[in-house]
Amino acid sequence: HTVKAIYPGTFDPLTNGHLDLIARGSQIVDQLVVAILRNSEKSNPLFTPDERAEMITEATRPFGNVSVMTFNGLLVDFCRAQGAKAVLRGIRAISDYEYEFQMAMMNRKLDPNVETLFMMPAEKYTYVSSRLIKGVFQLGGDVSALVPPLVMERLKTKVPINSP
Ligand code: COD
Repeated sequence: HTVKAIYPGTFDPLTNGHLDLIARGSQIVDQLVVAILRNSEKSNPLFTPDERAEMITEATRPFGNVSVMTFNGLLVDFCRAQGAKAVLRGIRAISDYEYEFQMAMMNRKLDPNVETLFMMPAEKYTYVSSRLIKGVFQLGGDVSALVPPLVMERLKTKVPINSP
């Protein structure tokens, strides 16, 4: 049988860490859907869900089995609607574990048929997060090695650089 997995997140914006996980996931499952949460509880997003979707679509073009969608509401409901049995999540460090464990267990409680799969990124991306990318870029730091080219371009249009 074929395995379809959902890789859900906020992706504000996509980083090379996310992309590394997408590359790894796409080699393991038959179909991978990157799913952007529309009504994120994370406050003040920098990019709109549609802007995030455009950047992810561009960055994942080389992968034949990856698609991009946005969703609202419960992740398990979205999985069911998509016919996906698995959720892909990334673990960067022990600090990710507690939050990921709670979400995986809650999702299992909500729908025992949805299985959460964890993968680790390349070591060089273990410290990369969307939050740090935005913060460092805003202060004039060079993040070009840590995000896809289109994300770099879009950051420049969004964030005024605070020069010292
Ligand atoms: N390397 C590898 N993986 C990474 C990296 C990196 N450098 N950076 C991030 N990741 C991983 C994260 O660990 C995560 O697995 C994924 O990439 C996405 O990251 P984020 O930060 O964009 O995503 P989150 O954590 O904001 O996503 C939260 C959800 C949207 C999945 C969650 O809030 C959700 O499911 N909401 C819907 C409502 C719902 O169902 N709630 C109940 C859930 S229990």
